[in-house]
Amino acid sequence: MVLLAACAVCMACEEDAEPMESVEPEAELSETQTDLTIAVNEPFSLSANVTTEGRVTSKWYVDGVLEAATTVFDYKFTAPGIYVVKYEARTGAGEFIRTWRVTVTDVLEMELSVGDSTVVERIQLDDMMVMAVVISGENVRHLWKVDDVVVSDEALLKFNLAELKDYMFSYVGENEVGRFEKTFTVHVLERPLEIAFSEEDAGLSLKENQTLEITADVLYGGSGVTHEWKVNDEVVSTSATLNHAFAEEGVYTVAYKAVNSKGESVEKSWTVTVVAVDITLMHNFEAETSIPAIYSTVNTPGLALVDNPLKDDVNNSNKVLRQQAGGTASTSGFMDVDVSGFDMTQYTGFRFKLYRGQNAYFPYIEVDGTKVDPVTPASGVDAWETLEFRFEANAWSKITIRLMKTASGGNITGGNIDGSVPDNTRTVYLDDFELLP
Ligand SMILES: [Ca+2]
Repeated sequence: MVLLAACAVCMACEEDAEPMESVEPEAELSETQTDLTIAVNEPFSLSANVTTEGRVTSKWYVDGVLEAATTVFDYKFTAPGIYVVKYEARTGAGEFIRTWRVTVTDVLEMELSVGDSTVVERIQLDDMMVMAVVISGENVRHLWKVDDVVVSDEALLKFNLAELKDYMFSYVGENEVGRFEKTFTVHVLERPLEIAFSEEDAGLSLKENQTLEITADVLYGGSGVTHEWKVNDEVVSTSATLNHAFAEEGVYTVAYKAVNSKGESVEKSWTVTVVAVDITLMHNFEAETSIPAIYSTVNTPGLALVDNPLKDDVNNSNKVLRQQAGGTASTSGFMDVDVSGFDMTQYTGFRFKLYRGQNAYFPYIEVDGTKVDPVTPASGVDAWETLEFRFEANAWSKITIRLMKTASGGNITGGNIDGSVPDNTRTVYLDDFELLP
């Protein structure tokens, strides 16, 4: 404390030690106009050329606050308004003072975070983030457009680049004193090759004769893409979808490879285990004493176990199933086969023997409500024939057989069918129901 006090006294002494012969200061100022106008953030400079010899102190004040103690005053007004700038020169003999009234006007000065670029590149699906930066200016209204559509009125724009194309971005910032405009192109680059597969599991299990279908869905980077599917090193398809039936049991390797025009590639492989499944005879009715409960109809008289009305090369067995739809009302003569007791995920086929006499009936089946035509339509001869149907293996629970359909798919009624049939007995015979792998 004592030391500080001594020092203060010492400095005071030095002031007092100014030569008594000092004269009042004089200076020439770089600016003689006293009313000045300048834009905010513009460099502002004044200087004083002190013409008095000897020791002179120069000080610059802005609104009474000391800002510099040199003869040159470089300054920047960061906010609009009216300021008083004062220059003060002192000697021991007196002071020299000049003041200016400085009007600082607002300006709009802006830039975008993308700088002066007219083209910027981004990857498809990325968000384009651009900030409109206000360097100087107040109450700026922002307006962003992408391809002439207004997308934001905020300073920060976030826009997802969904499409593979050039987007035209434009920005306008405005306030009371100015307007800032800028446009630029965002060139969207293709993403790397990316593929989704309908079958992601690498280990697959199939039944004999079952068809394997795998689809390669190109998500991105598909320009000039080529597909190649191999089964045990042999090319079997060059389309996006593999559709391949495995006729024999065994273990197979399915390999896929895609290459696009940029040379990017995607590969994936699957191990497919194909197991044999035997044909399952559901019923041949030879040993049945009553109709198995899985067969049903609402027609009357409906189903009955009867002797084979026509033994021939296709069916010379003794007992068969008969379906009769009495009356003359419209009917499909349908019967339901409840297959819920079978593992229908093992089977892709269903067949039975049909004898329809001379009736012009063209049966089809419905697998859980979906129509399936026979592989070969009923031939129309007055003999036994085998009808086979194919479908995807699934957990089917019911097969409906529409036995008495006309050639055009309609139900039959009474009387002759299609005008060319010698009889319409509304009766058919069935035998040997089988499920096929
Ligand atoms: Ca039989």
